[in-house]
Amino acid sequence: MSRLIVISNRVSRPNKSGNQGGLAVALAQALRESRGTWIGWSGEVTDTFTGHIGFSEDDGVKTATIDLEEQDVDEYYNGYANKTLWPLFHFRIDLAEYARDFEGGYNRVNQRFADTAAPLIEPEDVIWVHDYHMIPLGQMLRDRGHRNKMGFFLHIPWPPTRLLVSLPHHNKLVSTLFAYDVVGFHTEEWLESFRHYVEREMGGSVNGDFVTVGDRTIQAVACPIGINAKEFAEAADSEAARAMLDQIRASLQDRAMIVGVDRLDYSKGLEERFNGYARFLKDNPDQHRKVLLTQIAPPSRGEVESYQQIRATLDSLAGRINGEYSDVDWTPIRYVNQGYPRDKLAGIYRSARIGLVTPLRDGMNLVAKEYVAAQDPDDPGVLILSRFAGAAMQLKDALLINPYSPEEMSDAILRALAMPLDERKRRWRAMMDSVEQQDISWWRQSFTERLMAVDRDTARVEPE
Ligand code: ADQ
Repeated sequence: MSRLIVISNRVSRPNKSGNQGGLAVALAQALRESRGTWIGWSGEVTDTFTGHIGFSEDDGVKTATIDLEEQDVDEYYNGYANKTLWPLFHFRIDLAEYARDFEGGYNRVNQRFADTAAPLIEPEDVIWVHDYHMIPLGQMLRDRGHRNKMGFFLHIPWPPTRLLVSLPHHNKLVSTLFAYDVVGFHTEEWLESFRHYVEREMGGSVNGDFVTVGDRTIQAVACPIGINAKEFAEAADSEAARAMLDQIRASLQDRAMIVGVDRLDYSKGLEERFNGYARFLKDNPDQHRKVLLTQIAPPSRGEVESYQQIRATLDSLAGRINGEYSDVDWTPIRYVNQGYPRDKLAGIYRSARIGLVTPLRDGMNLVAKEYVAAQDPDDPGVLILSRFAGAAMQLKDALLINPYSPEEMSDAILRALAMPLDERKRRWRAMMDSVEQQDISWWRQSFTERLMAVDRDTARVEPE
């Protein structure tokens, strides 16, 4: 078995608390099995960049990390990654900032990662690079002479061509993807947008999974990420989850709870969710006091202004809705800005009659899958899901809505609250089958098997 090298912005070290996301666990397992290494930023910031590599090994997973300097974090992480690419790739060109410094910093830091990885790579290693922080890294490794099998996975949407062309030097950035052998997206929609760009803007051609530009042919595939469904279902039955469930139920006094769980990010449609819920309260006075929304939203990327703004907007919106509708013994929104360990989170999902997942755009959205996996099979809740989340391609038995429409959201909430047990069970079973079948191991294996099967000597030749 070839050794796997994973490269991503942040390295997630295994911990015993079980608080890691499914992605970290799945990658850690693959690294452990192949005795591979995970390379990335330590999360630490130093005065000046030294290039010093910190090696460590936790629970059988080897990591190699570098510290970045403040300018790197400003230009590469907060800048090009989170002020330029993130909003643009989530269809928010109104929020995207284009600055030469950002682009320069992004390329500089990617060179730093390439310098870090280069001496650690053996000829037979298989390299898997993750996400929008690291698009040009593969090309930089090729420039250093590495002929390894190399794959790239994008965890966020791929934007339509008409939006992507607003990015200065978009062609240069996209062409670096052709250094990889396999490029993966969550859904057919993102894949199609990528192909469209390649055909329109690069004069490339598509033949099944194979995409060719000039003399370079790569495989571009849709490979939807999943969760560790079994483990999540077990977590929902754990002692900590049950304690959480009891605590919440006691506080609900027979009211139905709607739950939202998201990083505090404008792409998650939180403002639209609050407005949709307010619309539901306005349209359905008879439902007042019978229902409440618990929104859990730990802050993220607080150094970026658009994130400060969305936080302020939500603070005031939650306050306004609660001010308008609360009574002395009922508050319609519980707005919580903290994170929870995974077993408690599973208990929170299980205690909710409705999971409300309304991103405006989302590469996949794992919360939707976690909500499904955490349900009680004998009395499952209802998932209301945005059509614009990658997860909607698989979870077709959710109540699919347009998150921009408060009326649709309001109608869906009413429908979910009234849904008979038979229908809830039928919909849940169909969704759970998909969550169980295309779980995190399936995702990891599908991608790595395809990558391992690449023949680098013939990779340049377009297949029949
Ligand atoms: P994210 O944008 O972070 O991921 P998502 O897929 O929903 O979005 O994953 C969030 C994770 O954080 C979930 O596992 C969730 O349980 C956890 N989380 C959120 N709030 C939490 C809280 N308060 N306490 C504890 N845990 C919390 C990006 C892309 C997604 C894509 C993933 C994986 O934006 O579209 O699904 O990567 O590819």
